[in-house]
Amino acid sequence: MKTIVAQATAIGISGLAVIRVSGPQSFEIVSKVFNGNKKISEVNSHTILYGNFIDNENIIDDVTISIFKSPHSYTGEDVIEIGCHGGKVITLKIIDTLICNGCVLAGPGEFTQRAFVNGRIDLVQAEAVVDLIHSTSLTGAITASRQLRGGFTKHLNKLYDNLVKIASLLELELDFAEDAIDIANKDEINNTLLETKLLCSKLIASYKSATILRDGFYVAIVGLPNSGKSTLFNALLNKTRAIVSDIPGTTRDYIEDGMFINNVAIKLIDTAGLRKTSDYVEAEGIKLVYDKISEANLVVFLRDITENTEQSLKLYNNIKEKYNDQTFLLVNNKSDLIKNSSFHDNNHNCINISAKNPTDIEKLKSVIWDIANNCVDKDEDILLNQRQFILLSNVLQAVNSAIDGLEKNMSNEFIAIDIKNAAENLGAVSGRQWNEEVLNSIFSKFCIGK
Ligand SMILES: Nc1nc2c(ncn2[C@@H]2O[C@H](COP(=O)(O)OP(=O)(O)OP(=O)(O)O)[C@@H](O)[C@H]2O)c(=O)[nH]1
Ligand SMILES: [Mg+2]
Repeated sequence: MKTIVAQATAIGISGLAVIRVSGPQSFEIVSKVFNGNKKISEVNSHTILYGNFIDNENIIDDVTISIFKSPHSYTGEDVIEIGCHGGKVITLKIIDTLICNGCVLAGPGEFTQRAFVNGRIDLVQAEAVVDLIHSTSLTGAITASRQLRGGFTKHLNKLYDNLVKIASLLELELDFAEDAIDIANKDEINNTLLETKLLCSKLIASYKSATILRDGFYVAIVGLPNSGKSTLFNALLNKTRAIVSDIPGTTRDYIEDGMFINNVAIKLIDTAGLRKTSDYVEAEGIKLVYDKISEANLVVFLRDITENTEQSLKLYNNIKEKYNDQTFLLVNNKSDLIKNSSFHDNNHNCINISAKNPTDIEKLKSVIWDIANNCVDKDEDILLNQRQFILLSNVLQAVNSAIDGLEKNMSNEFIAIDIKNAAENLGAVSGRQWNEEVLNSIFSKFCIGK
């Protein structure tokens, strides 16, 4: 096993930086380049020493080194964390010197991958590390931190063990088929399958919320040309990001930008105005609007209340009908052009704003925040990612098939295949079952040094 090194803190100008070394030769290699008040071999685990980092007797920096002896470290191996001054030059020189003395540069996520392989954390916890680092909201970070602390996997593992057990009992029963012995207790099988089904359904239902917490709440602004979408986009972002003009068809490609409303990360999208057009480029932009309508968590339909109000309402109703699972918010724009804000629409739940002035933008923000906040589950134990979502959907399908098989009194052989399939997919969630390819795809998403 090689001893790896990488900068654990962000690269760039900073007061301090941390360089992490992990592997069987950590202590031996760092001893060659550290001249401190005590020797690494003389002290207990979890000790910090102060001294000089040296390269061929040249002092490179004043450093502290934190010593973690195997197995009581992040990776489970001997680990040293070197605290040095920040900036690119010193950190690169320290890493370079360590490589010259026998370390190799760590790959993305290699420290966390080693922690997993050495049994320090499971895959669900490892994936929480990425979510914690990349969190865009406090709620997302808190959920990832809860996931990182573990506990959740115990539940998965218990179900995994039960599934493996009932699958093997069913197979065993097959061996004694001629003797007609009932080895597998049908109630136990049923209960395990139902419990697994319940957990998977609950987790799968939390996927949307997890995606919002991880990536932000996706809000698409759509409407007729010139309704003021780009003006609203800029007003919400509080900066001039999109071009505004009185020429209909100004925005063609969609434009994305991020903002926060309280603690919720919002991904805002300005889109091309919807109309029939013979202009090829504009038509391509309009096609994309429909993709955004289906991808968004909320569609803000902007209606100019001074022009084409009937046409706009017709379009709104058509889109709403076509995307009937989607959440819409009808917003009336250009209220400044109507005396005493006299525009009332009793048939729709909508709000009046002026994007240009701007007026009631805060009110709109608070409505968006309410909708976003209702979509996120703050008490979830896990921030489900796509990999886990696909695996749990496979588990659910296999479990449903096993339940169906039991009801139809199908042969144990078929039921056992479904249950084994469910167990395999469930085991892959926490990493009870894994292979090199899966690990590589998971950890390649990490940064170097984590
Ligand atoms: N009076 C008034 N004018 C507005 C308001 N919002 C936008 N406008 C004007 O309406 C015109 C169109 O605004 P845009 O924001 O470019 O409209 P859009 O919906 O993005 O238009 P397309 O990109 O062509 O689809 C501009 O002249 C804006 O200044 C408003 O609240 N009040
Ligand atoms: Mg525009």
